[in-house]
Amino acid sequence: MERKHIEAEFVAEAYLALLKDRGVNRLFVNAGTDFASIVEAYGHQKESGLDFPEVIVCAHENLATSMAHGTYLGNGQPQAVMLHTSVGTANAVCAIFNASRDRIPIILTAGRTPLFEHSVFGSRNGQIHWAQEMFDQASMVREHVKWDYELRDGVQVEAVVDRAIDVAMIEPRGPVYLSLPREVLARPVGELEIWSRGPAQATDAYPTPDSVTELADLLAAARFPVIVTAASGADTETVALLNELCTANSIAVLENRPRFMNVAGDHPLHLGYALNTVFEQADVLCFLDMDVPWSPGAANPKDDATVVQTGPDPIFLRFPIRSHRSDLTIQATTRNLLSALAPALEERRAKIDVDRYERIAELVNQRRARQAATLEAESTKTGPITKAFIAWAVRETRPEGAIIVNELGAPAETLASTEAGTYFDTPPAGGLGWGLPAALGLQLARPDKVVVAMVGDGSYIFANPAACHHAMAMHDLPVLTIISNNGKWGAVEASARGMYPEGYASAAGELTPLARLDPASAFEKYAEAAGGYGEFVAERAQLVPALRRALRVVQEERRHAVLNVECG
Ligand SMILES: Cc1ncc(C[n+]2csc(CCOP(=O)(O)OP(=O)(O)O)c2C)c(N)n1
Repeated sequence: MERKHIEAEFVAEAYLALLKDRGVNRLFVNAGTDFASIVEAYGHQKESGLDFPEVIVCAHENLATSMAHGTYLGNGQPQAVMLHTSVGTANAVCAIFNASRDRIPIILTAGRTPLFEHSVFGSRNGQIHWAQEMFDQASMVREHVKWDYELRDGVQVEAVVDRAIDVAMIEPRGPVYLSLPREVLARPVGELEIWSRGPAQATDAYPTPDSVTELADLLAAARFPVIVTAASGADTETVALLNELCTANSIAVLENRPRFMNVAGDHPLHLGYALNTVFEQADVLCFLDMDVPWSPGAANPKDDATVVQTGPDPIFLRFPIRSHRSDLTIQATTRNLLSALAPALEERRAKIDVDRYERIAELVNQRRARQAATLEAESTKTGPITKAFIAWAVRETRPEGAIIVNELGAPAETLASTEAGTYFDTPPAGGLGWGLPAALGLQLARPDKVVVAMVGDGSYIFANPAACHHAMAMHDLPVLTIISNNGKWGAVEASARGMYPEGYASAAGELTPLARLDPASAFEKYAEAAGGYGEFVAERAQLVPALRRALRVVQEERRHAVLNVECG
C-alpha cells in the first residue's frame, strides 16, 4: 500500500475525495441545509482540483436510493447516496429495505441536524434544527442496514469511509448508513495523508469438499433432480455455469418468481415457473440461494424428497422466521458452488440414468407447447389489452440486448430472455416504487443499452413519476416506460378474493373501493411535461406500432418515452 496526500481544507472535502479514491464514482443526492459544506466542497472543486464523485441530483429520496440500487445492478460498483437528515432518511426507508433484501451495497449517508445550539461553526441557525433532531436518527434504518455510524471528526474520516465500504461490499452485500453532523463536515483538516487501497475483499464463501461430494452424489443418483432459482443471475457469471451444468448432467431447472435472468429461457430442461407442478416428481430439489424456497401453505416437497439449500447466507439470518426444511445446507456463493459441482458431476456422469434427460425434456416440451399456444392465442385475440399481450408485443419489438425492469408490468415468465443481465424484477421485500428509478439507474450504468421499465399503474405512481421524469431529462436517461394501466391495484383485489373466494367482496361482483384507482390519469403527459415523448394506447392493433415509435424516440432521439397502455 502507498501513502497519498489529499489537500483538503475541511472535512467534507476529505470525505468526498476519499469516496472517489475508493471507487465510489457517483453520489445520488437530495440535499438540504445539512449539505452546506458538501455544496461548498463542490463549489471549491475547480480551485482545489480534488476529484469527487459525480453528483446525481434526485428530486425524491426514493428515486435517489432506488436509482443507486439500479446503478449497482448495472455495474457492480458500490454506490453512495446522501439524504437530508432525519426527514430525508424517512423518505428513503422503503427503498433502503428493498436494497437490503436485494443485498445492494449502498453507502447511505445523511446529514445530521447540527449538534450544537450555538458557538461552533456550522451549529444551528434554522428553526428546523431543533424539531428535526431525533434521539436516534439511524434507528429508522438500523434493521435494514449492515452497519451504522456517525462521523465524529476529520481524524477518522479515512477509517470510517473504508469501514463503510468494506462492510457494504463483503458478501452477502448490503446497505450501510453513515450520519454526517454539519459541524464535523465543516471542521478544518489541512493536508490529509491517506492509504491508497481498495475495499477489503474477503474470498467469497466456498463449499467444503465434503458438501460438494454429497450434493454431486445426490444429483447423480436422482431420478428427477431439479435445481430451483430466483436470483442466482444477480451474478451474471452463474448463468452460463447453470445452463451448462443442467444440460451436461440432465438436471431440470425451474425459476420460482425470478428476479433476474438466471438461466436461458429456452433451455431444453427448463421446467418453467410453477414450482408446485414439480413436487410430484422431484426426488432431489436444490434451492439456489432462495429467500423463500417454496410456500408451505400451498404445497411442499414430497416427504422422501431430499431438499438442499445453498447460498452465502443459506438460512437468511435477517428473516425473523423462515422454517423450510433442509437436508443438506451449503454455505457458498452460487458461482463457487456451481464451479465446484461441475467437475464433481463430470466424474459421476456414468452413474446418471441415461433416460433422465428425455424424462425431463418430455415435460418441458409439453409445457412449451402449452405456453406457445397461449401466446399465439394472445397475439390474435380481440378485446382489451392484457398484460400477457403487452409482454407478447414487447417480445416482438425488443431490441437485442435490451434491459427490462419489471414491477408488475407483466408476468416474469412471459419476458424470459437468453442473455445474462437483461432482466430485473422487484426486490423480495416488495416495496413498490422501485422499478422506474431502478431503470434510471441501469440506464445510467449502461448508456449503450435500451432500458425498458414495465410497471403497473399503481407501481408507477408509487415511484413518484414527476421526480423520475425530471431526472430522465436532467441526466439524459432515455428510458422507455410501459405502464400496464388496469386502473386498479389488481394485487389487492386478487388477495381479497383469494382469501375470501365466497366472501362479501367477491359476491359484490365489482371491484372493491380499496383497490380502485380510477379515474385514470393521462400518465403519458408526465413524460411530455419533462420534455419526453408520450402516447396513450387502448387498442391491441396500436400497441406494436406505438412500441416501435417509442423505441425510435429513445434510440435515435435519446429522449425518454412513456406508453400508457390501457389494459384489462
Ligand atoms: C410501498 C408499498 N405499498 C403498498 C404495497 C401493497 N401492494 C402490493 S401490490 C399493490 C398493487 C400494485 O398495483 P399495480 O402496480 O397497478 O399492479 P396490479 O396489482 O394492478 O397488477 C399494492 C398496493 C406495496 N407492495 N408496497
